[in-house]
Amino acid sequence: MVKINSSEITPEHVYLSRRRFMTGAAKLLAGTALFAACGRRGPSVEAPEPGEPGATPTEVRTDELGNMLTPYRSVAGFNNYYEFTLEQDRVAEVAMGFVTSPWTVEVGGLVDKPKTFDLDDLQQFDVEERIYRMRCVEAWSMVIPWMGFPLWRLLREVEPTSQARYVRFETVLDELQMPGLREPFPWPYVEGLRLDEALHDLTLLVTGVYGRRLPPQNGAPIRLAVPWKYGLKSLKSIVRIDLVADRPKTFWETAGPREYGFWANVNPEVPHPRWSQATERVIGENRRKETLFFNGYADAVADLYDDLSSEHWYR
Ligand SMILES: Nc1nc2c(c(=O)[nH]1)N[C@H]1C(S)=C(S)[C@@H](COP(=O)(O)O)O[C@H]1N2
Ligand SMILES: [Mo]
Repeated sequence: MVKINSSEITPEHVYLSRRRFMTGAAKLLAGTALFAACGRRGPSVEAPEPGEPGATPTEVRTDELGNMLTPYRSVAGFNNYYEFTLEQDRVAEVAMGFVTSPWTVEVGGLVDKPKTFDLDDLQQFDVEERIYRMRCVEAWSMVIPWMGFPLWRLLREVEPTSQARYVRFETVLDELQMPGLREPFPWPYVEGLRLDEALHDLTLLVTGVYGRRLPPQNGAPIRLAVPWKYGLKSLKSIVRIDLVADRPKTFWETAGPREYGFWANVNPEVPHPRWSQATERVIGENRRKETLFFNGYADAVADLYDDLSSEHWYR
């Protein structure tokens, strides 16, 4: 169980913009669920999960496919964040107290207006809630109510040049605070997207979860969420974003080239070299479910990949 302290209480602007933007994803929810999300309880109070004292059926929230949200205690209690530790149930404990202020995100490379955003600058981007499925390449999954804004809004500010074809992202390297950096991995954690993937409206920069500020173990203060790709693409605690001409070499391509590729689109038909990707363990529930093509976002993203017949676009 993760203890929430007062510093993690949602700042007012997040709460306000959350209310203002309870349109998109929230519109898909039943009216009762919408009431539960916006009404009575402020977002600074941890909502009881289904089955817990205080929970009633009106508080059950789902994604647009009817999957129940993963309980907050699992979202914030079972993590992959190798910079802290490889033990998934200990990341929260090791990352506790991670200082993420001051923080800057440097955005540059092939852009006309490079800019370094501090936490205040990032508040110009209105935050909305997006309920996304997250499918880890290790065949487990969650359904998470992120708070954030589409990456294209930030990229528009820096004006990518016509040479920009990919976006390269980098996680912070903080040896003092991150004991996992002593492990022999190709740090820093680097990820990449093709420019059209990065500009897709589903690609989210995340600053909160369950209506609160993002806890360290989930990638505070700002991380990516690319819901149709395996979770490893959604890097945490971002400090650099560069527009580049060539496909960047990612952390996992370097660490395990025989097992991981650049695209990492969720595909139940293509097994990982060591396990099947046909089904996934539902974290917080005692069952598995079938993995969906593009993690259930095929309608929105499949046409991005028409011309990739020669690529292993699923890896
Ligand atoms: N910097 C960094 N980002 C990372 C990781 C990591 O180890 N380091 N793990 C990735 C993997 S494999 C997954 S599945 C998701 C997990 O996100 P969560 O812990 O918020 O659920 O984060 C991704 N982002
Ligand atoms: Mo993952």
